[in-house]
Amino acid sequence: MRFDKTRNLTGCSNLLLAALGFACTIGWGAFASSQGLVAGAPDSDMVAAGKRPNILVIMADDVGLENFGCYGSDVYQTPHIDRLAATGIRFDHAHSQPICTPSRVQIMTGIYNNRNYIRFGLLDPEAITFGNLLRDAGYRTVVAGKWQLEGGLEAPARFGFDHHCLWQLVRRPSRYPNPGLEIDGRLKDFKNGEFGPDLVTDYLCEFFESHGDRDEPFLAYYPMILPHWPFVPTPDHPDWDPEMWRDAKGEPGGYRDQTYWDAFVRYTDKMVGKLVAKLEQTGQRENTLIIFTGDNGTFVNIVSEFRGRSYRGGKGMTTNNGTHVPFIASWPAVIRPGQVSDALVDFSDVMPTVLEAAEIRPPGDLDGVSLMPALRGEPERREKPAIYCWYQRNGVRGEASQHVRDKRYKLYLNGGFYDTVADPEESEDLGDEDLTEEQRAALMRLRPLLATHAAVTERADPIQRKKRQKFE
Ligand SMILES: [Ca+2]
Repeated sequence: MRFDKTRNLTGCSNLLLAALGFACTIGWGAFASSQGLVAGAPDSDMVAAGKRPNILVIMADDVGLENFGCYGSDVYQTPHIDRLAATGIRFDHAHSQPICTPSRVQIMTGIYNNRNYIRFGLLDPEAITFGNLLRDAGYRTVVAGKWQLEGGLEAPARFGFDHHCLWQLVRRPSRYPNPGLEIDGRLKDFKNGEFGPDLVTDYLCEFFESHGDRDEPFLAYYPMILPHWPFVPTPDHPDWDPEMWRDAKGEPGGYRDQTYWDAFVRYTDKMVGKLVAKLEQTGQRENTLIIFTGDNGTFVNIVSEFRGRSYRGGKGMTTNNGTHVPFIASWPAVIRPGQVSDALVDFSDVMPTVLEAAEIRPPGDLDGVSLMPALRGEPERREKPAIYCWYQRNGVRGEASQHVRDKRYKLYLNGGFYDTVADPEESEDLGDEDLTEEQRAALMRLRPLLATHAAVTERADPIQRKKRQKFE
């Protein structure tokens, strides 16, 4: 048995956070009444009894919403993820950052990239993540999947995770056939036809199995390996080759065309289904909040028919195709099945949502707004008038693109103003003259919001510039 069934006490980050004055956990009743958050108690015995939920955050790699049946794809089959939406809530206006690291940094910290992004492939060693705060509040924590945030073998523990099974923690071998992983501090190379996504998913399933009916809840963070390129045959595809890359030292290149994309989407869905089935089988599904999303739009070589048009992946771009991702939450004890929300969501919202679900008072400097009111069916209690995005792949201050957007209109700091419904490619700047009444009203709403964020960015620039110099 890989996992210890005894309680794992983690003292060092408790001390660290206490010193920083960040972590402050209080009883749910006190927190809820101080926030005015609970209008009606959830009807589940488990929740009424005060047992905090397990939390599973799944973030697939490079996959926009056009790949999912529950968002309207009739090209790809995603029955397990569709079922997750049917048993919970589907958000139709959720946006990631345009690429991996910015999204990873934002989802783990609840802070916009203007204040915490250093450069590609790095999480600020001083960052406080949901792993840190939940572990210190008594959660048992695990991270599995793709890391790509540096920090060495100690990084998962530093960022709050008791257990880990990761690809690209300290090296970059194959991620798919015959992969190399770091598992709880040890480098392990697989040479017998194993498939990376199976290994990390099985590790999580084993974690769920080991958790059983322990008193403390768990946080499982699963930044998936799939479906990022190289697009190779999966074990379910007739072209699967168990010897592929068996002796490769590093991850081979190539495989960036569409041939195996459909197989990749199916396998992504299959992995999610496997986790949900394990939670059901072990009796933990009812009081587990599952969030499923994608870290950025689909890779640019992939073109799919979607809602009556040809939809090209927009990874790396700030347009809809680069940021419009699936976002689904399912928690049978609390979320009524079959809901659809038109709330604006970005990745800074995940941290406050997870903290509120775990009954942890959020640090005062988060940018996100908890989705719990939407999850409880009280959407009117959540206010988020616009999403903000700071994006520069390498973290070069002063060269970043900044914009705010609502569900339809988008305003960039350089003045570009777009109707993302009529013009998703952002080919025509509406300018600020000859606008319709609706467009002008949107522009007037967005301008002060953007100015507020831009002022925060200006204050953060010297701090972040100094941090970045250390990692150039
Ligand atoms: Ca990605």
